[in-house]
Amino acid sequence: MASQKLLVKDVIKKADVLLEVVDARFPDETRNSEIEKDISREKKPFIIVLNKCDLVPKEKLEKAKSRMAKIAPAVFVSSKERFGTTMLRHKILEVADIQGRDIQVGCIGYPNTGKSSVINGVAGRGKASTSAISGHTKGVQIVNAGSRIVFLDTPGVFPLDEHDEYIQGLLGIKDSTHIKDQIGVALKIIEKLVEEDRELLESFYKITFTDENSYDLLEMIGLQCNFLKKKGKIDETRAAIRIINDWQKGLLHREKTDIE
Ligand SMILES: Nc1nc2c(ncn2[C@@H]2O[C@H](COP(=O)(O)OP(=O)(O)OP(=O)(O)O)[C@@H](O)[C@H]2O)c(=O)[nH]1
Ligand SMILES: [Mg+2]
Repeated sequence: MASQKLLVKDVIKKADVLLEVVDARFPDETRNSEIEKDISREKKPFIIVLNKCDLVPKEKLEKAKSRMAKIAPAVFVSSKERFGTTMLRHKILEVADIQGRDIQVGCIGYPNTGKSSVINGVAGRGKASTSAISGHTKGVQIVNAGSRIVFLDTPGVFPLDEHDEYIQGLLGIKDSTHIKDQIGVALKIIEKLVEEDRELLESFYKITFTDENSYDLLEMIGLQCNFLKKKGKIDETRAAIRIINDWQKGLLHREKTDIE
């Protein structure tokens, strides 16, 4: 990771414009503050790309976009459904302000947010190599996208201070068997759902709640799933593992809503 960070720093220095690719399902969690600091130190323009927007309800996207727009121009994209890629191309040309030569566009962000897929979306399918397994892109890949745009694809990196299990659990970078604090991660997932989609949490686990805290909800879910230890005590760890697995399998996300 250390050498990959140097590589990303180098791309920030070389590039004329940077794309910070975040996962539209968790835009705040997948913004990389360290990278953003480096970009502003180098005084480079950047665009926040909210990718995977096919997986997010439209209202949530709009809210996230207006939050992000306070930091930098924000574009939402689904590289899977080829949505937003033309808009992104225009935005790159607009912010770059480079005449008479190619525009070098660095593509950076957390692992697995879809950096390589975004490049393919703009450049035409299959130019940058992608994978469902995070950590796929190793070195810098150069992809010519035509109309003066040349992408520099980079490996995904975490900021030092956000290298925690919650993010890794949320993004599916670590599965439940590799997470040490399973209860802690499950509580964060519960908190996120209570904030964003409590109806889904209630209907999925067949519970109803008012103002119980996340730990109470974990217990309610354990009880509902009949995860009991001796003397009828609830097995919170088992409940936590179930929640992490359900989340990572995508069962705790609503089907996408239409994007015009
Ligand atoms: N649903 C959906 N999935 C996407 C989208 N973009 C990328 N993916 C998926 O996300 C996974 C990661 O995509 P990549 O483009 O390899 O991600 P990356 O950020 O380059 O990953 P690393 O190089 O490993 O850091 C793949 O399984 C893609 O198919 C999108 O817009 N929607
Ligand atoms: Mg990649």
